[in-house]
Amino acid sequence: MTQKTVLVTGAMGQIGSELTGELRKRYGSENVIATDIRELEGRLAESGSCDVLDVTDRAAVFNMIKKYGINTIYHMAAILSATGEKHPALCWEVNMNGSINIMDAAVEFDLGTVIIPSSIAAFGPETPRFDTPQETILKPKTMYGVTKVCGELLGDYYVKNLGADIRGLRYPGIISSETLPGGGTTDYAVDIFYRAVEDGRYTCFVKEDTMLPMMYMPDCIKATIDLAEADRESLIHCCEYNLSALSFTAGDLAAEIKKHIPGFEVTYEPDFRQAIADTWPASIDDSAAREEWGWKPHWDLESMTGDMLEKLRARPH
Ligand code: NAD
Ligand code: AKB
Repeated sequence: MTQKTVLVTGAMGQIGSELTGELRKRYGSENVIATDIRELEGRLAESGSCDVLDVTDRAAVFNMIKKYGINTIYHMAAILSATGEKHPALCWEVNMNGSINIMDAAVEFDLGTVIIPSSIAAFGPETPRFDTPQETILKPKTMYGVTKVCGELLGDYYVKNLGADIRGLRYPGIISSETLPGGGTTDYAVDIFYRAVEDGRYTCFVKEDTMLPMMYMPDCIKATIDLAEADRESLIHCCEYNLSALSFTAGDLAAEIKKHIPGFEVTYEPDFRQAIADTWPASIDDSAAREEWGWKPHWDLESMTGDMLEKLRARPH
């Protein structure tokens, strides 16, 4: 079997930072090159090879692949939904042109698997809200969502017409304790844990009855690597797998945290992110991922909440 030499873009981000650690355990520290537009620091910089890479710089992307002999990419660099609404041109530039550079490199260097995530943001208000099907209406209302739909379609094109092995998942909101999320709409579902532990109170920026699909980071990492490792022949879809684990309202999450911190107080002051959340599904049908590559989540709301609080409480303040 060929040794995997892996490039992770956006490795300083919420998902990239934990994904890099797991990939390094599997493939060896020196074989997983963590890159970001920001200088790499902390555990990520100390635990293996690192480099600065702006994915919108096509020459730099191509040089990086040559420099390290890369054959596999996890492309995590992106601008998320809330930041994307504030800076739509930047969102388009990073999410589209950055992804095109990665896809072109996959063809130019005949790379192996390239993971390019999509999101529940690919859906919109016309999409069925509950049990959102794999094949459905994709008419997002955010620039971020537009880039995710275009990325899925472009990925399909590169697979079917140019022979690239591009794969992608429509992640729900990801909840984690290592790295704070980077400017999304689902960030409240992470922030609430930090505020519960540190202050005992939280002002939530979506309404109490806002229900969105979510997932705990260990399930996200597992799904991502499982899809990358799946037998190509068993994949009917490629760049747009629906992925589901949890669906709960902001109020459900607050109530679950209160079981551990009885005095925890939450107030609700919806801001511009409410309008984004209102266009996204409440729950997802992920039967294609389950059937084609064996996806199954492990964490539920109760177990995730207990684990998040334990991890955050154990951190030095
Ligand atoms: P994040 O915002 O936490 O991290 C993104 C990283 O990309 C940051 O470290 C940032 O510095 C870097 N970056 C920005 N511009 C760059 C550029 N030009 N070149 C290189 N790096 C650049 O994002 P994340 O949550 O880790 O998301 C990773 C992927 O997963 C993205 O495609 C995102 O759309 C998708 N996703 C995330 C979630 C979630 O809840 N975290 C949900 C759905 C989809
Ligand atoms: C965001 O809220 O922008 C992300 C996502 C669901 O894509 N977390």
